[in-house]
Amino acid sequence: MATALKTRPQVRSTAAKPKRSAAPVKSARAMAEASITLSSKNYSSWSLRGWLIAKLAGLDFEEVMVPTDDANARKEILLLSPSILVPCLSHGGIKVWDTLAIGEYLDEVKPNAGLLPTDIAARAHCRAICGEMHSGFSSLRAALPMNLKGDFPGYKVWAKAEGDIERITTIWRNCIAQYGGPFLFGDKPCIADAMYAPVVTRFLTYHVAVDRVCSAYCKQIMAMSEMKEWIAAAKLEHEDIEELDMEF
Ligand SMILES: N[C@@H](CCC(=O)N[C@@H](CS)C(=O)NCC(=O)O)C(=O)O
Repeated sequence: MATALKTRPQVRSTAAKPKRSAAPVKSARAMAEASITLSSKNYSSWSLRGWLIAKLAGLDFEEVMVPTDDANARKEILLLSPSILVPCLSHGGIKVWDTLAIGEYLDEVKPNAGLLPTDIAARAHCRAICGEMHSGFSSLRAALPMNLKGDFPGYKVWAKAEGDIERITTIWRNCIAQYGGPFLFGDKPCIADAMYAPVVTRFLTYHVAVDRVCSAYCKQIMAMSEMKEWIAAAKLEHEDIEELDMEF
């Protein structure tokens, strides 16, 4: 059985803070409709994907942060997720513990958010490239771990990862040519953009040279207010744990 928490998980609401007013606050803000367990904002690429999908869905959620520096608290929070992995979404008593499943679930819950393209062929295409990211590119993920605070000019990319980079940039070019950009499936970001966002940050961290179309796509992703918010929070994280300097 799990032991009692020594460190309380940090819970942060993503809703806008109420403005101060002279009148006393009569009632506390209603609880967020959902919560998501997340790990390090600097290192956890799956946390970023899940969080971004929830943001794109317009979900009102609280972040339950898994501490990176307290083993017991970490164990306890991760046990909230049946897979013992992050992200895990809790929404009205329903738990969803896999990033793609979170995307599919939120598309059902927020059908007007545009998480998946409306056209059936585009939707199938979107699901296929999300699946590729979800189950593949292990060489890229091993060779270039997400590290938002990192900056490694001249980094030698392992040959096997070159193949992944080639495939990913082909996916991006095809999508942008087919749907007109600036995002993968048109003028608004969708689940696919969230799935590939941590690849964009890796390309920047490790100075991976890409063609003009992919470079413009990277800029588009980095200009998203949600990405700015996440990266600003990542930069404030104090943990720089060597063992986390790997895909996790
Ligand atoms: N396939 C899973 C991958 C999730 C995953 O690997 N999460 C990593 C963090 S990026 C994790 O929870 N690792 C264990 C830990 O942080 O202790 C998904 O789509 O959500």
